[in-house]
Amino acid sequence: MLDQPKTFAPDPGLVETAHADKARYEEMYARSVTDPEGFWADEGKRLDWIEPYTKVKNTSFEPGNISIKWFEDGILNVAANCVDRHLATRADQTAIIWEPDEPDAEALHITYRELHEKVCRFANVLLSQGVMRGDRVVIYLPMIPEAAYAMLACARIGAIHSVVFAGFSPDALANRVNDCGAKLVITADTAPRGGKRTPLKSNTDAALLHCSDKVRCLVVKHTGDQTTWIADRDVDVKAMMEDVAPDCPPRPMGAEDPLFVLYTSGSTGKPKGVVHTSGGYLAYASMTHQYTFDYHDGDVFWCAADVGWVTGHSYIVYGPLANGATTVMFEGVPTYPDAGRFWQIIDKHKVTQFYTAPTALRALMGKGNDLVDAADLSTLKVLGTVGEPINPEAWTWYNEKVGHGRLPIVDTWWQTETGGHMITPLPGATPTKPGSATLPFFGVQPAVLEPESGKLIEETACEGVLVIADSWPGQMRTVWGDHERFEETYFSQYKTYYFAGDGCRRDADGYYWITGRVDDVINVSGHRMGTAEVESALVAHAKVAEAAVVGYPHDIKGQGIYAYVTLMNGEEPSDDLRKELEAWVRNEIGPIAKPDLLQWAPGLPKTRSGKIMRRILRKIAEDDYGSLGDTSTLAEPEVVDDLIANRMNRR
Ligand code: 6R9
Repeated sequence: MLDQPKTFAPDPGLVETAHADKARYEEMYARSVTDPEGFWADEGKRLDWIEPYTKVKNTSFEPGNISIKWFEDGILNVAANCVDRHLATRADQTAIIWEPDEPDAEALHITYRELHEKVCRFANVLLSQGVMRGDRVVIYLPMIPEAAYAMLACARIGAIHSVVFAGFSPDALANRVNDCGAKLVITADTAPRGGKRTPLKSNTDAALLHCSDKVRCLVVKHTGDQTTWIADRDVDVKAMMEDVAPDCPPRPMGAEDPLFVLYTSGSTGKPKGVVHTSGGYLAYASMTHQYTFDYHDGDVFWCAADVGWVTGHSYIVYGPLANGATTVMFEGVPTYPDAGRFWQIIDKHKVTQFYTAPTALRALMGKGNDLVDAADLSTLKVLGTVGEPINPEAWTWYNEKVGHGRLPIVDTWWQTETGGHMITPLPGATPTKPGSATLPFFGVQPAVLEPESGKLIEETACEGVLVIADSWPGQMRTVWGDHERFEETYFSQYKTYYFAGDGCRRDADGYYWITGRVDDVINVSGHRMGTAEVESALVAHAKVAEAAVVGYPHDIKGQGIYAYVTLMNGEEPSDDLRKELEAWVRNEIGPIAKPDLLQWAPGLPKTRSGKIMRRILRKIAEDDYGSLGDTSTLAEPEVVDDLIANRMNRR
């Protein structure tokens, strides 16, 4: 049994105090899947309802009738659940600790009372701009408290927010504004990050050139940097917040009314708007936040993601605030001014739970141990990771250097589509194995299918594609404006199951090991990207005839972006053109999409029917060209020899 991975049992002290020990997890899990109605009827009570629900679960994964409703006749307001209901007991407790980019600038401690007033004022500003129930509002903000105010203000008046990551380009922003038909965009003048400034307002100006001229622009003057100002369109939010009333009644909303749309990449086409609704999403975000992180009153919770991603939605804003937590919001980056910033912030704010991505850990690992060793870190109780599989080296470093060998590490597998954690250890209940997301959360029924036949694999130890057999409250409800695409993407390949797009292995203990995407989605530094998106950006350039993009293993990013580019007849490859194409992709999508390696390809390997053979391109990008497999169906086999000879990734 020498090659059995090491197992780390929960600390006995923690088992005593945790929300769930092993026996309780097993008992609750069993009930959650044998009696989901009863289980979730009880868990729904963690929220305050204006009208209680009488129906709990009404869901169908049947082909042609994919329909997901939870607590459907309940009436609630999400913002009231995250703010107002805490005023009676914790008005003076800090709700949000905001840590600015510059370590010497002052951190803000925003109490629940202050949060209430800010959200109300922000909501009144939205109302004054004609935003109504069901209207879409795009939020293109950096990591500043106004991002949380804006999200909660939308929830308060029943508007649907769509947060666009501040690293996205004007084009990407315009596409999202247009796809969801937003009435207004909320942005900031400029965004400091790692000592540099992103010109968000001028990006927004550029984006809005491609949108309806009715779209208004609310600007948070954050740095005070000079920007252009369009008199009839731009609104100074902070100034206006002073002028409106400090109170705004929360609007009663149906549990199934949309709360937000969040765009995410898929294997084909443009990013899709994942729709989450109010009651089920919030109950699920709250419950996962409480159990996965073993959250207790008085804890200081820090999720170091960005609000532009689902992790920031569920575990910076909605989950923690629904639970009355103190949540940390960090404007900067882990390496500014030095690679000790995370550890300094943990000590400064006495953080008890810390949640980050493996890519950040790998980057920091590479900077040596002096800075992490210099930190105290004794307030920490639970460590978490998310976004990609964590390699055992990074897991071990996290455990030893940050956790001092005494803390549980929760490796949480989930997706934008799932709203909250799906497969994860619970700190007091689950022995962990480095690299495994371990066991399902309450109500989640994972299954493993044979990839080709779709046959359910009954054996415990197996490998295949990961699917989920029944609905859970945090599940996405539809793709904005395209329910057919929702069915097609998640329910058509393996009927009656939700197909996540990931492969997995299940070991003899029933533990899940996520092996990565099985579709054309790549995961770069924990950011999800469709290879098709990068390809269409490249071919939009006048000199590019064709492009194929694949992922390849990257020491820090997990996966890097490898682009094969065929130029138009008569165009010559050059270093200048390479730089031009890299800049082009940055402009079309954003810096996160810039190819790491770009190879000039005289042609792409295609079948005789014209299909690009991505399997071959992946192998060459991985520098594993010795095992290309069957190339007999290629139209022009000699193309492959050229690609191998000029490959960019040589290990
Ligand atoms: C929350 C989030 C989802 C994709 C998912 C999978 C990968 C996320 C993971 C993980 C292995 C984990 N992923 N967590 N892979 N272990 N703990 O990241 O959402 O941006 O939608 O990405 O990320 O491939 O399918 P999202």
